[in-house]
Amino acid sequence: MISDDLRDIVGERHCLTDTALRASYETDWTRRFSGSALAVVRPGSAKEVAAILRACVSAGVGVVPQGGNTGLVGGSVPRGGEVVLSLLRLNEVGNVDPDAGEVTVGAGATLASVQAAARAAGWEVGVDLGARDSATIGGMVATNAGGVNVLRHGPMRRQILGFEAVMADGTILRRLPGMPKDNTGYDLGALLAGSEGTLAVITQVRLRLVSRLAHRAVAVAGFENATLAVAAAARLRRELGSVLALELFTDAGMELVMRHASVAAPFSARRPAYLLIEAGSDERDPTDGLVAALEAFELGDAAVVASDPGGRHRLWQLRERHTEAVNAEGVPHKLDVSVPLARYAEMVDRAPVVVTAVDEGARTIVYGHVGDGNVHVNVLGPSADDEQVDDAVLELVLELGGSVSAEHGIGVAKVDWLVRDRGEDAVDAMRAIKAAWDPDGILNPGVLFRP
Ligand code: FAD
Ligand code: 2HG
Ligand code: ZN
Repeated sequence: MISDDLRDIVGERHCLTDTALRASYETDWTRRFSGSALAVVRPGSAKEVAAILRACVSAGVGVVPQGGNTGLVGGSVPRGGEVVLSLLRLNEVGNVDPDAGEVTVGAGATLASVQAAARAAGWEVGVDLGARDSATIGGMVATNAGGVNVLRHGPMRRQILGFEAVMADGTILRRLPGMPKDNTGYDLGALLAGSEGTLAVITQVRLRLVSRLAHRAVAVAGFENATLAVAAAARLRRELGSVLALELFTDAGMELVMRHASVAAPFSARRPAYLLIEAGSDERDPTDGLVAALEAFELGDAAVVASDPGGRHRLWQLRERHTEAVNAEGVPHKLDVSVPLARYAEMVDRAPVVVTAVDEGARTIVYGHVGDGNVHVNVLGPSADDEQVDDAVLELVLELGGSVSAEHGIGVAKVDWLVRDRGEDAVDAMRAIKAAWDPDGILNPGVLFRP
């Protein structure tokens, strides 16, 4: 019996077969995706991961790797009958190399725990996102997570200097510590970034760190429409060298955040569209530069700037707590997409229109990382398995020359759209890699490709 084999590998305590104990691993963060697992296993080492994968190949059972289960495309939970392989016990954070600005961490370490270690050593992690307390480094590499600082530091793929990962047949690949310059053949770490658990199970990652900035300032500014907000973002990106993050949200989203997250409006004037701008510098306080840059837009009392940590945090809450506020209203359909900056405002304006054209009662909340063309379209109303609104939004994205996944991945949510976006030839090339690394197709079946 496979469950006996799994118990022998990880021990009774770390092989969960009881329904109640499995439950939190079986439903995703949005509650849109769920399935029952044959068992949840919690290995304590890469060797145990290898033994689990060998046992699953022999039994012909699928494996769903899982980190913090904060993924938003249904890739981290079982479809039905797979083994969930939770990496949460591999959470060791190594010593930060203070000179090189590098650290090796277990795949199950949360982003927040790595940020704490990096900061204590005078460094910072290049990627930051709202789920930092639960999202793991392994999950972030597997999804090539983006977040709020892509503008400055790039996504997760750019932070990888080395890795350890277990292939489906139990082979352990290890390239640690990794070097900033390393042209020894194919970049397998980069290939694992965005592979969504379909090629190998990541067990350790060597991360490059970035400079910790001494001074930061955050502003929220209101605009009469999305076009003006996007034009302002483009100008700030061009003219304000200290800009770290450029985020967009609308009044409908802010209303939800104020209601569900007990966050106050930034100023009394309400506007249809808002920008959050964060600037940072090592040499001098960027506040004056940010204030001067905002003055050019003549926003009157619809702008506020904070330099102190408390004030900056309060302003960030307005943007960061959108996900939680939307979830409090219902089970959302999440369409995380990219469009060229020139079409960003059009995407923001047209997304609600194409949604209501197929579902009159649906509500659309739009926000995103405007600095890198990433729009998060959230739709409330349609039932979880009704994909009409998803299709309408993704059709619009392709019309505007965009990408159907900006930073959350394909998961199970957008499998058919991967082919529409990338074309048969590119997806066949991806399938060839999958077949070489995982010939029995046990790693995250149903994610990226139809089995
Ligand atoms: P999981 O959800 O557990 O898994 C995600 C995928 O990775 C699955 O396919 C899983 O099989 C695979 N996987 C997990 N661990 C491993 C491993 N060790 N080896 C191989 N495969 C693995 N995402 C962004 O990009 N930017 C954001 O700004 C952002 N903000 C968010 C805010 C909130 C409030 C929430 C809930 C989510 C947000 N996300 C964001 C989405 C999510 O946090 C990221 O996708 C994150 O990278 C997932 O990490 P995780 O550890 O939770 O992975
Ligand atoms: C964010 O940018 C996350 O806040 C989540 O990527 C996006 O809630 C979403 O749709
Ligand atoms: Zn995002």
